[in-house]
Amino acid sequence: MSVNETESIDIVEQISHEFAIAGDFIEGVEIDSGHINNTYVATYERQDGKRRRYILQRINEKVFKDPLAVMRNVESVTRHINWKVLRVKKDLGGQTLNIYPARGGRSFAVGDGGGIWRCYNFIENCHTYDVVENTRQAYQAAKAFGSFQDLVSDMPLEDIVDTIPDFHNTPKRYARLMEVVAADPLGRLKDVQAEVDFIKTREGICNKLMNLAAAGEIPIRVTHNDTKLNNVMMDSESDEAVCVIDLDTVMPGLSLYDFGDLVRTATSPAEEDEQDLSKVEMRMPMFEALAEGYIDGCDCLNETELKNLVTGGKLMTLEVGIRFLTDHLEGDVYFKTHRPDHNLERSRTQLRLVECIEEKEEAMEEFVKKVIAAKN
Ligand code: ADP
Ligand code: GN1
Ligand code: MG
Repeated sequence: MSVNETESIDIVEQISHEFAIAGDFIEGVEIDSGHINNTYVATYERQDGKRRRYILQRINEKVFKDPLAVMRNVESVTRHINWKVLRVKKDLGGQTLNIYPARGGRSFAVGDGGGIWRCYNFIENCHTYDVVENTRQAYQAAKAFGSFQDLVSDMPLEDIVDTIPDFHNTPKRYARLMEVVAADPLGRLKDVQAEVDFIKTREGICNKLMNLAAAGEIPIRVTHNDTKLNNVMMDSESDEAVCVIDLDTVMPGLSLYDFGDLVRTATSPAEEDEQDLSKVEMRMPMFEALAEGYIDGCDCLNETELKNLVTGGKLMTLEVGIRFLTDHLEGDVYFKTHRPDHNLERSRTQLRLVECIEEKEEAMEEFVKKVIAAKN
């Protein structure tokens, strides 16, 4: 199955019967906001006429080469969070992610044509945002991911499998782009030389966080690794963050990449694939709300982590810009796309945002200094 293909609803109905769901299948609807998995909402009706919704997801095996290891990670993390929310009450509003058991007591089912599927409870009365509209939303999203970091901070690292080695190894992402640039398999390089040059002038910063980690100045933690804004469900009425989702990439990592992906996805008023680059912006009030929210949610950050929050934002944005450009040059084999040049457009917004961050870097650093001073 190619990266852009999805299943027919009949197949979704068929697979839903593999899980411990009570009642009759009413309908299945695709959700296409994520770039990786195939995600569907299935509605079931119980004998008493009440309807319930469930999330059915087929794991993208091109991205996750060992989907069963992904499921073991997701099981460990959801169990740990449910335990901790109960025992230590770091409540995010009442709903947590739970895996429904499948036939044979497994946490997954195997589709007819292959493929690993899992079923989650549908987080009700919530929605996700692709763009932040106000500082309250920014604060809430960041606090949720900060709390997530805090909740998993006492999970043993060795319980979590590194399912995509070097996922946030920015120097390796850079090196891979240079390999693809050299090979130029589809002849697309001629149209992206400016983007490649932009990235080349920033090679020197790619290893900044990895060097700090290698020197032991920032710890390797269990991290989420995909903290984009639409991976947190927000209450539809109050805009309070309710539940962090998309746990597939929970792996050993750096908190600064988690904070950084929030800067990437929640400071600009432009969509990730906006074609009018003049709309891309690093909004200072949103950055401030993100820093405050993340720090309020997470007590465990050390001084060096706090001092490098801005670097996290810049590097994560650059890294994702590199990844989109690599995929464009390779022929769109990784991220789902919905139109020609989609990955190129996504890459351009990321690189423009890197520039916007650089323009405001001093002010951002000043703000972080004030937050650190107030903490001490
Ligand atoms: P991907 O890895 O493809 O991004 P996600 O797990 O993020 O997959 O799911 C894609 C989208 O589906 C999310 O952005 C969210 O809108 C919706 N979604 C996922 N899980 C749930 C859930 N448990 N309850 C409600 N909506 C969900
Ligand atoms: C993917 O799965 P999703 O859409 O939440 C990607 C992230 C990228 C992001 C860019 C497993 O996230 O790493 O930052 O797209 N997930 C994976 O929008 O590669
Ligand atoms: Mg997602």
